[in-house]
Order: sequence, then structure tokens, then C-alpha cells
Amino acid sequence: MSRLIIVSNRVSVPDNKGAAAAGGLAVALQAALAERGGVWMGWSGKSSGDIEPEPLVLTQDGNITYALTDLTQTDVEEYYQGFANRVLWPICHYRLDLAEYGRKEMASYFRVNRFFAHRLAPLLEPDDTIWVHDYHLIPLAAELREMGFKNRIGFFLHIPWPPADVLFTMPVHEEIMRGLSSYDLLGFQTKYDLENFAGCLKREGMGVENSPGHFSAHGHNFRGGAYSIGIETAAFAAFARKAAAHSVVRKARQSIEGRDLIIGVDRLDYSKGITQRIDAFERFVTNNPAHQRRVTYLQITPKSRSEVPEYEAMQHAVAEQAGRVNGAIGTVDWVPIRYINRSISRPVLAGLYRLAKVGLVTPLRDGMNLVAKEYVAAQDPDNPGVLVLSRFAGAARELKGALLVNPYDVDDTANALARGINMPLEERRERWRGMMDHLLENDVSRWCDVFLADLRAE
Ligand code: GDG
Repeated sequence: MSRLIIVSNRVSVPDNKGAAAAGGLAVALQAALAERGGVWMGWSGKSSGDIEPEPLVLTQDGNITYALTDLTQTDVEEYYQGFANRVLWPICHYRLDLAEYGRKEMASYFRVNRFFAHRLAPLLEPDDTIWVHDYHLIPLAAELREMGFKNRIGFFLHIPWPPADVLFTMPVHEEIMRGLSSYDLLGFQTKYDLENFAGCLKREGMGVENSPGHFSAHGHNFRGGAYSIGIETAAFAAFARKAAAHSVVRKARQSIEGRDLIIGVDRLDYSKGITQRIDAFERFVTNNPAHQRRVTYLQITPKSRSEVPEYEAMQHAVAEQAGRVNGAIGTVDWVPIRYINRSISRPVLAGLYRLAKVGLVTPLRDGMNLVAKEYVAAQDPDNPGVLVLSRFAGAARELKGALLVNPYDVDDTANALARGINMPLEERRERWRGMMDHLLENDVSRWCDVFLADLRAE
């Protein structure tokens, strides 16, 4: 079997905290690498200041080589914070209003991709299979092809792909489309994203779809498919069971005694719909006085990309909003919203999901949303909670037992909360069972195996 080479912006180098801390994607990719042997290359997360980064730092773990590079401070600011997080991220999440186009940032994005290709090249063997991840590295295959590499190269996009009218607002959309066309296999989260991609190709005659999922563009034939990412379902369900004994989870249970818990877990990001969700919670409590003082909404929101201005502004806005709602509807003996603005450990997270009667997952747009899947996996089969899920998350295409909402419609989400909190046990069990069976069958290892099998198939 040929070796596997994974390239992603950030790399999960194993630490001594083990699989429980790592998250499903890292565990699945490490397992795929261990099976075949290979390399995982990416950015170290560190800046080399204004001097050229040192050579790659290689760490060997069994048959896996982790290869990390620093980036100059200019590249961190222009490629990562700039083009990746202030152009591609908002555009792919349909937020034209937040995209900040700058020529320097665009140039840096392509320059860093070339730099990655040159650093990766000496590690490559002719029959290696290369799997590139996410929006930071779209031009990587084109750079490798230009250097003469003929390897099979696949790409998986973790975030949504927008329709042509949205994508084409980006000045370099053609180069981005050409970059995608240099892969052998493109993986999207859902068939809607794949359809949007096909629409972008067709719109300006950049390429054609010869048959479903088979494209020709920019002189290259390639395939595209929907590969919905999963989680490590069985392992996550086991953490959640065991986490009941964890001291933090026990304390949380005591502190909500007698009240229903609603949980939200998101990186602090404008795509996650956190402010609309807090409004919906307030509306739910106001419209349902019987639930006043009988419900606690726990929102866990680790800081993310704080160096990007939109994220910094949001950090203040959400904290202020949670404080305002608590002030408006709270009482001396009831704090309606508990807002935690830092990361908590994965096993504790699993235990908290299990305590919650409702998992409230309402992104305005999301490639997949793993929190929705984790919430389902963590439930007690005898007494499962209810998932309230945005119809604009990729996960909504799969999790048929969720209560689907339009997160822009505050009343819709508030009504779903009421329905979830009041749902009879029988209905909760039935909805949960269908979702859990789906997640057990379509877990992250399967996602990885199916993508790699398709990439290797001629
Ligand atoms: C991108 C796409 C796609 C969150 N808070 C804590 C914590 N988390 C973990 C969750 C979950 C992960 O972070 C978040 O994953 P999501 O899928 O919800 O969202 P993104 O970070 O935006 O991920 C998304 C995903 O890629 C995979 O393809 O689903 O659509 O946007 O695993 O549990 N983990 C811990 N403490 C926290 O406080 N330990």
C-alpha cells in the first residue's frame, strides 16, 4: 500500500494526553497514517518573526513523520489571518459583508502555498497518495503539479462551498477554481456544496461536468463527491458514560439540580449564530413563563482567532449580550445563562452534553458541525436529550431526528426549544435512536476510508 501524506494548515502532533483530548478528526487521520505509514505536514502555529523560517522540524512517531514549519510574521498576518480568515472564511460562509480583499493578502496566500509545496517536495516519493485539507491550502496541488509531481492528490473542504454569485465577488476566484481543478478528487461536506462547486465551474465556462461527479476544467479531469465527516461515535459515547463520575461534571449536575439544561458549544465565530441563539433563548423564556427559573442555558465558547478584528469585536458583543439577558430576565436565585469563554477538556464536554436536555446548535452556515454529532453520541440511550439544529449546518442533511430550525428566525428557534424541553420520552428515544444508528455506521474512520479508497481508485 502506498504511503499517505497529509497536509493541513495545523497539525495534531500527539501529546501525552492521548486520544480523549485529541478530537475525532486527529485520531482518524493518525490511524490512517499509522496503517499506511506516512507524513503529516503543516504550520507549527509559530512565527519566525521577520527572518526566513528554519528548515522543517521532523518528529518521528512509529511510522508517522510529523513535519512542521514556522511562517514569517508577515505570512501569518497576510496568509493566515488575512486571506484565509478574512476572505475565504467569510466568503465560504456567505458573509460578503465581512470579506476584506487586499492584494498583499492574496499574494501571500499563493506564496505560502508555493512555500509549502517546496518544503514538502523533498519528503515525497512517486507513489505517495497526498491528501490536502481545507481552505488554507487550495493552490497546493497546482504548485506541486507545476513542480512535476504526478501523485494522486485529493482535497477535502471542511467548510461550505458557496454558489457562483457569492464566490465571484472574490477577485481571485478564477485562480482559486483553477487550484481546485488540479486535484484528482475533491471532497465536500454535502451534495449542496458539490452542486455549488459545479455551478461555479459552469457559470463562466471554466469547466464542464461530463457525468455526475466527473469534471474537466483547466486541462485536467477530476472527480468531486460529498463525503460527510463523522465523529468517533462509539469512543465519544464511552467518554460521556464515564464522564458522569468526573468531579467537574458532578458539580455541574449538582448546580443545575431540578432545572433543565440547554447546552451550546461553539468556537467564538460569527458563523455559529451565537447572538441569534441568545435572543432565541430569551424569547423562549419570555414566551414560556412556566419555564422561568426552571432552565439553565450553558454556552461554552472558547476564544478563537482573537487577532482578527471581527472576532475580537464579537467576543465583547456576546459577553455583553449574555450579561444583558441575565440582567433582564434573571432573578436573585436564578442565573439564566452561564457563559464560559474558554476551552474545557473533551471528557468534561462529553459529560456536559449528556446532562443537557437540549443541544442547541444553530449556526448561520456550517460545513458540517461536529458538536451536533457529539451531542447525539453523548446521550443516555434510556433518557436522551433533543437536538435543535440549524437547517444551514451540513449535519442537518443527516440528522433526521433533530428539530430543524431557521436560526435567523428567533421565534422558530424559541418554539423548537419549548418543543424540545417538553418532548415526551418515547419521542425522544425514537428520534435519538435513528440518529445514533446513523452516526455509529458513518463514523470518522469510515469517512476517512471511503475518501481514501475513492482517491486511490483510477
Ligand atoms: C470546521 C467546520 C466542520 C468546541 N469547544 C470546545 C471543544 N470544541 C470542539 C467541539 C468540536 C470542535 O471543537 C468544533 O467542530 P465544529 O464542527 O463544530 O466546528 P469548526 O471548528 O468550525 O470546524 C465545521 C469541521 O471543521 C470538521 O470538518 O464540521 O463545519 O467549520 O469537536 O467538541 N473541545 C474542547 N473544549 C471546548 O471548549 N475540548
